[in-house]
Amino acid sequence: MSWKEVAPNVFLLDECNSVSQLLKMKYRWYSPKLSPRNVPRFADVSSVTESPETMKALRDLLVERYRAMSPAPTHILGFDARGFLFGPMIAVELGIPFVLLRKADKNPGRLIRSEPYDKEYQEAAPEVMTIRYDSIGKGSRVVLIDDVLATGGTALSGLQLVEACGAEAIEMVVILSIPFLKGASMIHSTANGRYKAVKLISLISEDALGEENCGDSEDFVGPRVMSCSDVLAKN
Ligand code: HSX
Ligand code: ADE
Repeated sequence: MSWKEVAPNVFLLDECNSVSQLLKMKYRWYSPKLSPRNVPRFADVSSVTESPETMKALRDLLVERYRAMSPAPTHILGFDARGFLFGPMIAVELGIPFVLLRKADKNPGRLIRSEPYDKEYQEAAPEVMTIRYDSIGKGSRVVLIDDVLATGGTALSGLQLVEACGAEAIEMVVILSIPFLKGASMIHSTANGRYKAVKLISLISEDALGEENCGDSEDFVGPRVMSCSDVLAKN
């Protein structure tokens, strides 16, 4: 069995699986002094996207999982913005649509919006997710995808949208879950367990990453972001 059920309907890819091992090798996190947000360890999705070997391996793993599913998923839904990096390559292989869940003011057409939600790090105002109202509907069986499950606020917004469309969420898959933030139990216990049947699966736990995954450069003295002209003047 490649997947361990770590809590009811919460699954983690077995650490012996080659995809888990590749992610453990490649994933980088940054400390607050080198991160865009003030979180203890900011997981850098580009350390995954910049490894074609890892991207191909995780794509193949998920394509195989959804090909074997009966009844099969009808749509892949990706979260703005990092879910867009992984969803299309899986949907294309399965020959099913990839639907964009977008933050407010980004989606055209007639929309449904989620309740406002917070994330591990607070934005200027609580975020709102949207879906085009006719993109999925009754009879759609969807898989949702994102890079990180932290507090679960983002994932929950997607589940609300799927429900409002009259569709069924089969599962939510993320590359990395952050167990200490308890996103999975928040999602499963919200609204008297309304979403408890949705499987939450992750390819690697943040607990598996160590100091060797830290991307901080030891000799960093700042500033973190330089202008093009500053760099040109320095060289
Ligand atoms: C980041 O925070 C990631 O790409 C996810 O979309 C989200 C996860 O945080 P949380 O909502 O689980 O706290 O934007
Ligand atoms: N989204 C929410 N928490 C995050 C973290 N620690 N790293 C990257 N993305 C995140």
